[in-house]
Amino acid sequence: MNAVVPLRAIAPQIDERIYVTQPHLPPLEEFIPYLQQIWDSKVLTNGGPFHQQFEAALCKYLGVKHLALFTNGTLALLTALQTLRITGEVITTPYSFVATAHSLVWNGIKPVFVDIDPRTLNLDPSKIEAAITPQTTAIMPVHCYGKACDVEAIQKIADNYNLKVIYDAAHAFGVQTETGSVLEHGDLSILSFHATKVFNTFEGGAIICQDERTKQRIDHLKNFGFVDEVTVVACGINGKMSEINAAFGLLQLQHIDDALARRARIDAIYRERLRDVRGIACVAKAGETVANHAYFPILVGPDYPLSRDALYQKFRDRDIYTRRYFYPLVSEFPIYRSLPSARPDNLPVAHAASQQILCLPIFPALTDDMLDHIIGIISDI
Ligand code: T4K
Repeated sequence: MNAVVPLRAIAPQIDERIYVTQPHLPPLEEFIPYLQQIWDSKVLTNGGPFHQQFEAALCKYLGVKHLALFTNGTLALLTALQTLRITGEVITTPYSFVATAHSLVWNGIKPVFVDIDPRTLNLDPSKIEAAITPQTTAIMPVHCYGKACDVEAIQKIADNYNLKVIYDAAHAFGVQTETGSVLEHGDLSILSFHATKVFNTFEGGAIICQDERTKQRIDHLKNFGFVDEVTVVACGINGKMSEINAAFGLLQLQHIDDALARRARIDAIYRERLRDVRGIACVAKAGETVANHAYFPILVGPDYPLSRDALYQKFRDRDIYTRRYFYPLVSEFPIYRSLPSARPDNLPVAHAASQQILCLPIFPALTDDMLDHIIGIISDI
């Protein structure tokens, strides 16, 4: 039998470094009974009992009516576009992870980048109308960092122009607005349960939809288009979450409130102690009434003695791995930069933000000592 190589032998540095995030994991022994059940049943995937229980439990926890689990958030995005048969052009933000725009290109759709709001860093509704053409079929905004988009303004534009709205809500697990879950807005929303997210199932994702018929279509699409043993109704994909991930998700749900409370505390400490640091601005709350504190983004302005990149490097020199989410902008990557909407003069706010942004470590296991150390590095200049 091959012995497991000790972690220290592969990555001796792993204990000393502080990363931008660290997954929240339940005690290992709590997961064993779930594994035992999978071993006993031999049901490993294809919509087994844990998959079904986890979908129901998530709907209840998130306060949404219909949810379909996926292997990851990217497949959920790809399938959301297929579900609504989106074609032509889709308006989206350049200030996101590449998966947002990639999902459009994978579907043969042209992304049209629109600038962001300087306060929330989300798609700026006041700039959307000017980007609509006869080919526009949908808007794909992102609740960036879990900060809610201006969902009312976006819906108004969509209604006026008969467009669909698919929210990339990869960061927005558990986020609420005045009307309830932010995931209930638009036609569809997608979530990511990746290891780096507030709520993780190692890898995972979901589509949230508004009615049973759409849920059925999504379920077919994520299972190759199969309706039954002999009927295939669409060119679907394999997007099914496995029983291990679903069982893990069920267990994670028992611990998520504690994890969110710890994030909220860290967020409050950062805000309080960085408030008076000249040149540092914490990104403001947007439309959310319940936040998830998925990230802690700051803007390093010209009044701060160091550039953003110098501060990033100062952290790295001390084994602290902050991240510049989202630099470069999606529109700056070679595959996108020749699009007319990717021109920097079309996206001045997004460019300015991506030059100043720095995401500080935030995760439930971040200790007060670590926080002191991080804040000290920013304020001792
Ligand atoms: N839409 C949006 C808006 C998204 O942000 C994302 C994903 C998606 C769609 C697509 O959803 P998924 O298909 O991924 O479900 C990370 C994630 O890989 C990605 O999921 C995420 N967004 C993006 C914002 O961040 P990287 O390349 O920055 O990850 P990585 O591996 O550098 O991880 C960051 C830090 O987290 C590491 O330095 C250490 C820590 N970490 C990471 C992993 C993977 C751990 O402690 N354990 C781990 O297992 O992209």
